[in-house]
Amino acid sequence: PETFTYQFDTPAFKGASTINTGLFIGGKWVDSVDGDFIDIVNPATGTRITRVVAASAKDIDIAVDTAKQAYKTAWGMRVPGKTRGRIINKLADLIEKYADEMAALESLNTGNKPLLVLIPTQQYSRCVGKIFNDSRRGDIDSAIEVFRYYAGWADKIHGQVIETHEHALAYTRHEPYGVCGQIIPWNFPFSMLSWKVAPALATGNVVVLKPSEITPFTALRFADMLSEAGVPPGVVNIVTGLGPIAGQAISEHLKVDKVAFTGSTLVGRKIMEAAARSNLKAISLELGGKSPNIIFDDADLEQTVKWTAFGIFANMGQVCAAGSRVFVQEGIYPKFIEAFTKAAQGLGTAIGDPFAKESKHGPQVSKTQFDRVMGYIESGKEAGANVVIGGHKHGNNGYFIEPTIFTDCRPGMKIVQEEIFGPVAAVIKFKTEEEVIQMANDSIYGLACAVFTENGSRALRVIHALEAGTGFVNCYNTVGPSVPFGGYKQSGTGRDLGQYALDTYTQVKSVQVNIGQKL
Ligand code: TXE
Repeated sequence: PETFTYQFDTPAFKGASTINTGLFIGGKWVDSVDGDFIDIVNPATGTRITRVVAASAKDIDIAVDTAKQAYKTAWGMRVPGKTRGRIINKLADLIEKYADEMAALESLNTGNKPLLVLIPTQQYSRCVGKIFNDSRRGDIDSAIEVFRYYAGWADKIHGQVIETHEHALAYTRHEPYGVCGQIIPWNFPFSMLSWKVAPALATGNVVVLKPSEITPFTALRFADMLSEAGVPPGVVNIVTGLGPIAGQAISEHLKVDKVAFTGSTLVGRKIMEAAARSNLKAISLELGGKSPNIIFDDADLEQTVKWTAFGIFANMGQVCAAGSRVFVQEGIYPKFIEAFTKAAQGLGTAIGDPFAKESKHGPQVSKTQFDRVMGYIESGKEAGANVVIGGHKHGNNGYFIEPTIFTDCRPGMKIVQEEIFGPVAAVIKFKTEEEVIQMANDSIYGLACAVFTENGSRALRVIHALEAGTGFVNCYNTVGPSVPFGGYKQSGTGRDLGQYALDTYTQVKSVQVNIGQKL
């Protein structure tokens, strides 16, 4: 298989990085059976960087058989939890050791990267901070935290003892599924890998992971760390490939026991159908969203504006939980719009190269995404929404779009109903609590929701009334390893992160033991 070396020479990171661009199966790098490739493009320039192997269904067969064999001989419950935990921690150590290189690869591949961190005081500054640094502190550091978090769980996964009868003993075991297919997107490539791989390994599953065809770099670099960490060959297999070919082959495979997916609702539906048609494999889906962010008159204006801007503009709006529908109560409306526009303006004047220190806003990930987002902006204009700032592409190279705010949006508009997945906020004015709850819930999605108010009772009353799996009060997207993340309605099923994710990677076996009952 080919390798690819990139010499980073930027103020943010200097040094060479080499990745293997083949398929990582059974602890070895291999070519695909059919010899197909996918070009990888730098979204900040629109130019081709290199190519990676495109797996076919035949390659997926090989990866799944290899994983199954590893599950039977080298992983699963035969490996004690404390050993699995030690190995996962070692993986975290290695990612930490190469964190700058991983962050540089991530920025090169995605051209972006403000992200979610836990400490609120730092969160906004990171959102508007140096873009390479956001990859480093956000994506990569947060992935390290996720690996460490699940390393801690590995020896704490156990069932219950259930009292049934004086002469009987009943208990449950939380057993792994076996082979987990994992299909992940391009918006947070390595972070999404950590959300999937860490809990799967902690619970004793083996993995066939397909990164997005647009952003495979950090997954390929990670593959090289597996054996050094002590992960037996075949336990984690990384297969690059196209969704409708490699992804489809994983989701309909008869020997894949579970599929975990993050991506569009459209593809989530296909995965559910493929699971139903094939072997009724277990599935967990984290899909699209159109999350409401509700701002009441009594909200702290300065903080609310910062969190709201972070909620919609971070990662160029390419966040499934993005607060893309901003509901603002009429009393605070004029002041809020003024301050929110200034925040967007601040980002808009700092669009640029992800590696440049002064950059605060990078490109969309691909031409396809750029075209899609620009299409939505046009549709908003045509439908009569008012552009208060932004609304255009930026420059002629790469896929940059100005942070955009629409006001005068009405519930029926496409920009209010559909996921844009770009730096575009749709603002809607409201009068009453009842009215806004009704409008906020008028969506096929239910991933996240937020409420900004200084009235504690109202905050909880409203957040409980919203139909979404992930709620925020006076903050936005404070995602961390220990808190579950996932959606209601067409935003998915199952949960990533936290103790709850362990349930999506284990199946429960009940055992009843007769200790003296006679028939
Ligand atoms: O996603 P896809 P796309 C949303 C967002 C975005 C839209 C389209 O609205 O604009 O989806 O993005 C794999 N069987 N989100 O088209 O196609 C694919 O290879 C199996 C929200 O890029 O869903 C990739 O690995 N797998 C989202 C993964 O699915 C298939 C993040 C995601 O790509 C497949 C990304 C198939 N038939 C996009 N077709 C979030 N929830 O964060 C594709 N894939």
